[in-house]
Formats: sequence, C-alpha cells, structure tokens
Amino acid sequence: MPFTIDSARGIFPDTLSADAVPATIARFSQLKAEDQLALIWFAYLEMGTTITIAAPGAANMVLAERTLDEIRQMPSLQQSQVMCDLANRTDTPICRTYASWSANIKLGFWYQLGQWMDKGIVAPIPEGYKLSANASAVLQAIRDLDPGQQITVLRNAVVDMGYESSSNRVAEPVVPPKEVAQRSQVSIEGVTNATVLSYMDNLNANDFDTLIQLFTEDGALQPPFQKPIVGRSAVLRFFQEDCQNLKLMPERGVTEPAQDGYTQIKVTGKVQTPWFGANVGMNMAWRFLLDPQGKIFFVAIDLLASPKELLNLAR
Ligand code: 45D
Repeated sequence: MPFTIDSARGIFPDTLSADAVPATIARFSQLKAEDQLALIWFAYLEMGTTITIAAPGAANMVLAERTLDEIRQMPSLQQSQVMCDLANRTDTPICRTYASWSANIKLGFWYQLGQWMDKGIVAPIPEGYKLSANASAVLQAIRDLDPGQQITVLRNAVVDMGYESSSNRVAEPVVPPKEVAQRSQVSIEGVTNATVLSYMDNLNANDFDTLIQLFTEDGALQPPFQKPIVGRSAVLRFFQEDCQNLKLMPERGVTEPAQDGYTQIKVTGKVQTPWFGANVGMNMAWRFLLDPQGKIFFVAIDLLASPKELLNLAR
C-alpha cells in the first residue's frame, strides 16, 4: 500500500516528543481567566531573570497598533476586562481582531501590553494577587520544564486566546530572502541527502519560494503538537506567516529506504526563534519522508522530550 499522510506520520515511532507541553497547556486552559493572566505574568517575570525576549520589529507591531492604542486609552477596569475576554475567548470585536492575527503579531501585542503593565500604563496584575492552588501547581509545572518547552507553553497560551471567526487572516509582511552571498550551509552528520540539506538552508535564508519547490504538490508539514498542513499552497502560506527568521541548527541524522522507493530520514538538532535568539536552543527532530523523486511528501517537526533524544536515531 502506498504511503498516505496518515501513515507517514508514524515514521520513526520511537521519537519522544515533549508531551509535558500539551499536558501543561491543557491544565492551564482549565484555570479561570484571572488566574491564567496572573500565572503568565509570574512565569514571564521569572523567565525574564534568566532569558531576554527580543523586542518585536516595527512591521510586526504596526498591525496591532490600533488595538493597542484603543486599550491604552481605556479606564483600567476595562483594560482588565479586555485581557480577561481574550483569555476567556469571549466574542468581542477585540477578541475577533486578535484571533485574525498570526502568532507573531499576537506575541508582539502581549509583549507591548506587558511593558505597559510594568510601567503602570495598562492595568497590572493586582499587587499581592494570590494564585489558586491549581494555578500554583501549573506554574510549578512550567518551572520544571526546560527553557525550550517553557517558551512553547507561553507561545501556545497566547496563540489560543481570542475569538476565532471566519474573518481574514493578518500576518506580517514577508521579508525578502537573504542575499545568496549571506547564506550559510548546514552540514548534518550521517545525512548527505540534497533535499534535506536544501530544506534547512532555504528555511534559514527565508527563501520560501525555493523551499516550497522541494515538496510534492500534495506534500504535508506537521509543526510541533499540530495536525499536518497539507498541500503546497497551505504549506507556503504557513512558511510566510510563521517561519521568518528561524535558525535551524541540525546536528545528526539517519537515512534509510522505506517501502515503494520512498526514503525516510530523521534529523535531530537545535532551533532558535528570533524572539529569544541564542538564549534558547530548542531540541528538535525532523522526520522526513521523501518520494522516489526525492521530493518531500511529509515532514514532521517535533519538540523533543529531553536533550537525550537528540541522540535517538532509532527506527
Ligand atoms: O496573558 O523546520 C503578560 C516550523 C501577562 C517550520 C503576557 C519549525 C498576561 C518548519 C506577561 C503580559 C515553524 C514548524 C500574557 C521548523 C498575559 C521547521 C505576555 C519550528 C500573555 C524547525 C506574554 C519552529 C508574552 C519552532 C509576551 C519550534 C509571552 C519555533 C511571549 C518555536 C512569549 C518558537 C514568546 C517559539 C514565545 C517561540 C515570545 C516556541 C515565543 C516562542
């Protein structure tokens, strides 16, 4: 039987992903909105003592500016209400606007609100706010994660807020690809496959138009803790909206034949997000399934359970 996207998801089944991340998010989403906001505030303050977030670029912020201005001008009770509405996913105009934004715009919006809360321009978490016992337990669970997993929990919490409606999506402008002379080339111990190397190099160069040519027309990409995104046009849009300025640092891998002339390749290594740069290296795996022509039929990207998993290249 030829591969389907569903059967492809099962390649390299021994890969251990960081299940603590969705488990923590599930516990977090059970909390009441006030607790959620205070918990993120405390987690964010604690993280801030060891790792610094990069300020978002101007292009990113322009898209959230009107909503931010609107909130800044509200009386403080109403500001708190807006933040609770976002956490509660209430159907309000601001919650709808928020849900239309790409992940990076949502993160930039909260980055700005956090700065304003700190300066007292926007209603802060009340002094002496006491987390419920459950919320304290979730905060402790976050403390126990490694930094790559902590920032993924924060990102997912932010991405899930707001009220999803069928309105248009808003994303940052696409950055031009890196000049050819400025590009770097990865090398991967145990992997010489041209498609895989080119995938890494083109993603690092923000060259999404070249990158997408590596996929089959019906190819799919599965981001961490998500369902596969299927088909070239959907995958290209994902690259443009969510994958700018990533730094992929693959280290090692294995290549082996699969059924029907396909090839399966697992690569492990680190990834940096522009939000934290070299401060946080996330331990990742890529599981590629290439068709007989060497095109990507499927690739899963996993956040790994522990650094030990970087060495797990078992089939
Ligand atoms: O509620 O090969 C306050 C793909 C309190 C592509 C706050 C990839 C109140 C293919 C503090 C104000 C993308 C899949 C909130 C590879 C409140 C591919 C604010 C992988 C919310 C490799 C909180 C890429 C704030 C990966 C400001 C794995 C929180 C990328 C900010 C991972 C949190 C990127 C931030 C990650 C989190 C980025 C900035 C995990 C950023 C996380």
